[in-house]
Amino acid sequence: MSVLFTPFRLKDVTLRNRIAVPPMCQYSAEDGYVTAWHEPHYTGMARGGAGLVSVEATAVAPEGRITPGCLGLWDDGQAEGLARIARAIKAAGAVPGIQIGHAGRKGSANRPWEGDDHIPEGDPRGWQTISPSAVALGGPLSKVPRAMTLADIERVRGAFVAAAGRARDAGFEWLELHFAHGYLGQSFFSVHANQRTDGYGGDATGRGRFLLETLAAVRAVWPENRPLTARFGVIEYDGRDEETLAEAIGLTQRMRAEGLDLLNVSVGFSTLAANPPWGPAFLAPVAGRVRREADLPVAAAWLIDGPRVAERVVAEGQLDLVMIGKAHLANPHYPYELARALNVDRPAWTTLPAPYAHWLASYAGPSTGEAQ
Ligand code: 8OZ
Repeated sequence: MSVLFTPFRLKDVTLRNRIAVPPMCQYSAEDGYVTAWHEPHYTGMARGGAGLVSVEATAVAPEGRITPGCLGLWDDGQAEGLARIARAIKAAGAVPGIQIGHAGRKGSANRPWEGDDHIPEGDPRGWQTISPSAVALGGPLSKVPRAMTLADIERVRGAFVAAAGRARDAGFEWLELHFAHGYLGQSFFSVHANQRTDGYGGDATGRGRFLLETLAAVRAVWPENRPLTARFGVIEYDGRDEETLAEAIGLTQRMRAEGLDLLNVSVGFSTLAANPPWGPAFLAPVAGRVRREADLPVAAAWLIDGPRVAERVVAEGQLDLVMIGKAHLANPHYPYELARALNVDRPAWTTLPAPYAHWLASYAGPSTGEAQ
């Protein structure tokens, strides 16, 4: 019996299995608006069987985009295309999710295939980035951000709230706040990025304040019966991991008290001097510890895309949900491949027309071994 294919309920939302498509940037938006690319992209993965399909990182303000191709939700008009996507995901049997965020000092960048570096100073495609302190990440992202004033902090918090309200009205049932990966939320928490001497810096309480206040403000507009989650880098792999983890778990507990329903556990990526132990499911034990110590459901991504490893991390109680990204890009019907490998016959969760589901269940994937 596979636990990966058991439903997962959080608040009034039930996922048909423990497989989630994490937010994955498509860099195909125009001025933050959905284009012809997005709806078939997300609909395909929802038809493919995942329990949750999350829309990519969607910026709460224009300067909060990572690249000029990122989606936005700072304008009412932008919600229309996203509402169509939410409806399509739901019609295919998956729960429609969305991640909202602000890129902070990693914004104003070229798309990965155009360099993955900052757009040069003076180029009209770029913009002034902001961050807790005027400290650049370095390497290809060396543009120095402007240190945020208290008015900036208030404005960006308000932008998160407004975007969450638009996501709510657009029909999304699962909201993830992007507090990870070196973007704005993570930068407030990070000792590498935050050198503030006011109430938004200093000790773990100060560095966590922006995240906690933003979460609490969003919770006030996000319906009580829909899951509010955050993606948060609880570890940097920078040599001070125990200290970071202890601080991050403390903040997670405070976020839980403010209404956080699940944590998508990730890496901070706030310093180039980090050395993550890349390997199958390397984050799962870390996520398991957060799950235990913060007493909160958790998800995680990063190299968990093989049937046996995905099944194991759920069965062992390390993760409630497995986030599987790139395998879904390669094959939007990847859950059928997992089902076949785990001998889950006749997937009860299929919403595909019977003949299609029949052939897919008998064909999908060679199921001869792990993806890695
Ligand atoms: C991987 C590649 C490009 C963007 C993130 C938005 O780290 C991203 C991202 C990840 O959350």
